[in-house]
Amino acid sequence: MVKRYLKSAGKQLGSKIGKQLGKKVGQKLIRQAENLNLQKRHRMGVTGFSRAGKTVLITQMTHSLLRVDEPLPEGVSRHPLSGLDLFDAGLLKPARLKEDQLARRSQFDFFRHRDSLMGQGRWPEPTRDLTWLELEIKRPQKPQALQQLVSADNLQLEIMDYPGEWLADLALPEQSFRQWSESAWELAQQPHRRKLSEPFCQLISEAAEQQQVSDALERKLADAWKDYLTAARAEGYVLNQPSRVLVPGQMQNYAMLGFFPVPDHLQLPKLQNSMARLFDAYKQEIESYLGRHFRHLDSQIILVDLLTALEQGEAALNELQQAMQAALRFFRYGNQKGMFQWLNRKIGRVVFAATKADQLVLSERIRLEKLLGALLNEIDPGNDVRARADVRYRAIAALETTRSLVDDHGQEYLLGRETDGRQQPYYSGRVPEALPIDWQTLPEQLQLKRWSPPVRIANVNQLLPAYQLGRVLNDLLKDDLS
Ligand SMILES: Nc1nc2c(ncn2[C@@H]2O[C@H](COP(=O)(O)OP(=O)(O)OP(=O)(O)O)[C@@H](O)[C@H]2O)c(=O)[nH]1
Ligand SMILES: [Mg+2]
Repeated sequence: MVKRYLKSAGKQLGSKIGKQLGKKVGQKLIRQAENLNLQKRHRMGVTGFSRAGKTVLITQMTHSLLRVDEPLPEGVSRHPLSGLDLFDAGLLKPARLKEDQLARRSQFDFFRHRDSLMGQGRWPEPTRDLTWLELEIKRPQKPQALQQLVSADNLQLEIMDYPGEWLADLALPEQSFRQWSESAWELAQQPHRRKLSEPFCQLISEAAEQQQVSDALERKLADAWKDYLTAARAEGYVLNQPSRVLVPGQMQNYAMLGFFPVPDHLQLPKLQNSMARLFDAYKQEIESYLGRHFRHLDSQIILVDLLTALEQGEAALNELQQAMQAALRFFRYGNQKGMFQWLNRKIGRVVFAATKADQLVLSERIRLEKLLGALLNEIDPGNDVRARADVRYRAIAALETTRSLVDDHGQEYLLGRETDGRQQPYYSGRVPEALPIDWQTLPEQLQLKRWSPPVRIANVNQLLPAYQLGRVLNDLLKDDLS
């Protein structure tokens, strides 16, 4: 009763002051009123390039939180949420999946992903657009009467899923067209990309010789740039800009997507000007759209598919590193506590997670974690993120597809379902634990296998194992779940 009164009083106050101070501040006040009065909101950013494992992680996390009381299936010894303090203390109640009753934003298709993963043992399709998910998690009761009065009963956890390609564009707002043009051209000339960009480079060099570019040729150049980006993505390279050419989402057929680099040495000033106009319009769109959604986070999990990058080789890993460094500059980190926290939300807790660690036996997962730590030193050399937020790094498997076992001779091996359905012991080899990597010997040392999600009883309610998922949730949510 008292709580209900506080809630409505808080909202009324927020909206009254809000009207006076303008809509934006008003919304923040309402939000704060909600926080004060018993609805704690937490927006968790799941950040990761394409195929890093975002959709699988969100699905598995949601499923485990909804089905927390489900008995563990045979052969699974650890609950996917173990490591989350509230769960380990036996205090975690099943969460509630909240419907967006006003249908204001596109919903994360949880049930489809769950049916695919948990029911059919199939991985989800690549994500094509931004979607939202909201979960309500019961917080533990505070013993003191006064604290009970002012602390929120529930945590409203908000998560977004989106195509990982889009992260590459976070580096654009800080650049001018000229800067971008030079760096995109330079990247296209690097040995690992030269062959892929050849048709585009040839076409634009011919245009430069003739010193004129018709509308038709401009369209041809835009298509050639798109073909180049598509080919680069197929090779596993991530620095593909503008990414909306690859996955447009709501921007299907936007003319502003038709830009490509025109470096100074080509001496095509007219073309440069017209491309700069498109670039600036796109940059603004990215800044306002992604800025609106990505800038106001409370915590962040950064998924890094380090194992695939190791398989793809030095160029892919370098590019991943470079792209992550640029993307991280877009986010706002800072451990803000107290009154003004709500005025300027910042990311206070970050977990860097090397995903798909279930492709390795247990002892190798520790080495993978060390390698991730070394990579973090390269990505955040000046401790820019680490000085401002509480940063952890972990090797994880959102969905553990293998079991790590030891044979009679003490040799570790993996057992899981291979893509052709076979199950036989497999040893994936050694992962380097430090940088720099010896790229000559790596292919002999490490041979990864793709695994399918387990299909045990085709029961969509079954819990599936995870590696370190509970720990990660604890790292990110512990302030709000205690
Ligand atoms: N072994 C293993 N493979 C995983 C795991 N998570 C993801 N994968 C693999 O990685 C692929 C991509 O996972 P997604 O969750 O779809 O990746 P995403 O980050 O959502 O990718 P986009 O939607 O393209 O941005 C899956 O199809 C699986 O093959 C995991 O925990 N273990
Ligand atoms: Mg996805």
